[in-house]
Amino acid sequence: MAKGSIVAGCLAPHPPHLVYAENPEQNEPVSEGGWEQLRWGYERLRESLKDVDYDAIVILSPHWQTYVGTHFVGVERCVSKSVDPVFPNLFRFNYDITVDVELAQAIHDKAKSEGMSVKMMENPDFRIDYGTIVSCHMVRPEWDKPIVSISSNRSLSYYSVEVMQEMMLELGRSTAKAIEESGKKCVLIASNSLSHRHFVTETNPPEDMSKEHITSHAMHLWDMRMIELMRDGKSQQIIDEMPEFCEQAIAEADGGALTWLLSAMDIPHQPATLHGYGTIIGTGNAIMEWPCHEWSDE
Ligand code: 2X7
Ligand code: FE2
Repeated sequence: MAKGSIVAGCLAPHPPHLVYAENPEQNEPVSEGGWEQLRWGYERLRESLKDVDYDAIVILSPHWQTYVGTHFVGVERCVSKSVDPVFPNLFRFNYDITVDVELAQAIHDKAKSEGMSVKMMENPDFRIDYGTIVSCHMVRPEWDKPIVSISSNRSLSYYSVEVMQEMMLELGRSTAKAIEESGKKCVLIASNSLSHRHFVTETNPPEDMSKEHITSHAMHLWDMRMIELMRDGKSQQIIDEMPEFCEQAIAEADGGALTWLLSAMDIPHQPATLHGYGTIIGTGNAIMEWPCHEWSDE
């Protein structure tokens, strides 16, 4: 069997506003658009992945929070309605998701063998979190690829950003090894915003773009710094600066997704492509792609 591989890594943020603005048939609320810079960024990412051959999407979302270990969805078909707890006016999405349980189990087993605390989530009534749904929808609205859904272990809240990073570095290595042994080709998604300080009131209508901007200059500077590091291939520096980034920018990378992704790609020195940047209720969001399928095996 040929070795499996990660064909692309993506930073793909999940504010429900993006799906609301797209008006897909699965979502009940109806909008007049909005957040176009980000939605055009997703268009560019989809175009870039159009001819890339892959079997599954592997995603880690900070909105599936687990406090004892990392969990993996272990139910083959998940059908339900996801309602955003903070924005039920924007996101009430009917989903029908196929899960690659075999690959999820393989990543689980590999992480376990490396000493991590892990669990397969086998409750058939489990509801998939909106972060996973929004990022997957924006990357692949056809919903024709099975996914592997990985929880965010809140080791930062329980311990520290350093503990979170150690665990996510191991989870990334285990993910890459399990994918290689599976023979499958995968797109990996870190589902998170960058700076995460947001406004506490909503405009009317929510898609009024005359009110949308970053919450502060300091948040803007952090977002630009992280984007430049990604574009320059300075992955190790991102990991080194993660404690300050999480603390000062209240970054959503605190859920571990970005560290996990960089580790799975072996802390790449190759540059990432910026497909788009924009703010959503004041938070900073970048759509980035590491086109691993173009890299040689050196
Ligand atoms: O989950 C989110 C987010 N990360 C950023 C902005 C707005 C809503 O939801
Ligand atoms: Fe979020």
